Amino acid sequence: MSNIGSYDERYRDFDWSRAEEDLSWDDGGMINIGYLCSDRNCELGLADKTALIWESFSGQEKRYSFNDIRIYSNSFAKFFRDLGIEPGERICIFLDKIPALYIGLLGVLKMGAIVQPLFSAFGEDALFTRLEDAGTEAILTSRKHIGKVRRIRDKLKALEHVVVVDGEGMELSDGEVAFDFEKAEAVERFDVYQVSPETPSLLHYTSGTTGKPKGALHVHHSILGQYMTTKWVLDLLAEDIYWCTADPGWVTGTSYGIIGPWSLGITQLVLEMGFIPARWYQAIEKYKVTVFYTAPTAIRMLMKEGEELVKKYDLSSLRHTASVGEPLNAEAVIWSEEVMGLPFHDNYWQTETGCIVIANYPGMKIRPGSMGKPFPGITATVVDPTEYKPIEKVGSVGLIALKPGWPSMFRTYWNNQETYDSKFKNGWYICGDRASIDEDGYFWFVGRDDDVINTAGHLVGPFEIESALLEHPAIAESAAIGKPDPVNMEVVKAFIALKPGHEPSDELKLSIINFVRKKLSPLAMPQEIEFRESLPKTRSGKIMRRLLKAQETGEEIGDISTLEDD
Ligand code: 6R9
Repeated sequence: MSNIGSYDERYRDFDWSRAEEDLSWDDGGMINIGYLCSDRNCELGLADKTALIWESFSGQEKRYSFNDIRIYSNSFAKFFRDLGIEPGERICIFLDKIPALYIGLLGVLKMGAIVQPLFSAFGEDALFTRLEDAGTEAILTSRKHIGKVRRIRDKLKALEHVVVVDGEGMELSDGEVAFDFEKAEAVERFDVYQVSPETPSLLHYTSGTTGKPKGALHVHHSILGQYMTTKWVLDLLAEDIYWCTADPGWVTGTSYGIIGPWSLGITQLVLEMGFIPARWYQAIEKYKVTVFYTAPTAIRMLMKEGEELVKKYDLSSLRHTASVGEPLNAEAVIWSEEVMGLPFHDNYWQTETGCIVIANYPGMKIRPGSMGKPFPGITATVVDPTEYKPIEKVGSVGLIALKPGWPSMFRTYWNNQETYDSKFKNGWYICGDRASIDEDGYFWFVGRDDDVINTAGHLVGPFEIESALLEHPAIAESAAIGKPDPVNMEVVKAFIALKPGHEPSDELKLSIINFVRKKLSPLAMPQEIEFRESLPKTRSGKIMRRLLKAQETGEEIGDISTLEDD
């Protein structure tokens, strides 16, 4: 049995009202995502079904039913409401992949506030920028991460509450409060906040080339997109055990690690740990994972481990595998087909799009190396970079462009309407990536159209890295670029010009690394530092990252007429 149907028919006949019907949207149903992912499943008879299988770092296993998720998310919702947090205010979740993250997120949505999930590995500068921009009122965190919050708290005017999930017995200061959802009073009934489709739900920060990270604001309507794409692209069925390896600090971890599967009443697995090849294979075998959604870097790392390791495990439960976040090279698709018996289905989307927009639809012939075709309900093309008109010539490279209007599209960038508006040209939303389309409508990714670094499927803004470096007393100028890497796609390389009186040395490199370690996430940490006398700049004084990157990769340097000096 399968959900998928034929791609061509689905694409031709599709209408988003179909998702509304499936989610009982039109008969006075509640459209709050928190409710749809928990209470509704219980009303549909799934109260006792396992919603979450969680495995801790140490291998300890815990299971939560949909009824547990319903009650515990009520507890979170009541707790936040009692703290005095109003609908529309921002609550940040700054936790590792532990149950409180998943259940707390639904709780925030149930009481009408906006969830701001942030990657727990962020350093204090990265955290500060995002909390300050969002004017965040409360943060849900743990002992492990509270130090970072404490160090920046004085500077955050709006931040009134710091909630510590394992804070019992800790010495807490003013505004800090312990809340353990499993020990709190069980809240059987909670008056879920009535939202409209346009009520804000999630605020996900993403990196751009210039300026601070941008908060992509989503609304409760987005669940229609996540529901439909989870059903058809990930092909989830009632009996599946689904595993999405993404951290909910990033959009894949919320759209497909919380909302998608739970809107369908699916059992999902979460591992607290990051990537450890043997443990990953072991988890698939142990929990009989049927559908697996991960990132190309992880797949390439599995490839590197070799076939011997795969063969030690029984992966026969798997029936469908998919990948997102960066280009999935053809070799990886072919390898997985040979070794695991299943090809990875690449798909493409962004924080801004909220759901998958281009996919290798199950049942459709995969062209290894291609991202597939537009999802039903999505109109996608490539446009030229001057007039933003669709390029008719098959195989020509252009900018990926989408017709606005699907439900899970972001509604604005927080505090930054201007940048939001600049993403729309000639009636299209411009994704900022380049691709070509072949004669059968398959999309082939070419590259990003900006300087954002994609390392292991995570976007890192060069500006944030450069700003952190510039705070070091010896540094006069800095530039960060993505250096091609066979496994991570790109790693961060920093170019540095020193202030007078400082000389390049290994000690200085070490001092710089130690200096920025606290400020940035491990992903954003430069893997390589190169000292230069000065950095190439445009006439207006902007550092030319593209030139540095071209030099690094040995590419044609192109037009350098705007360079200030050589
Ligand atoms: C979901 C997610 C979005 C950017 C996107 C593009 C890159 C995503 C891709 C891909 C090639 C794919 N990207 N999927 N590149 N092939 N299948 O990753 O969101 O973190 O916002 O990143 O990632 O550059 O614009 P986000």
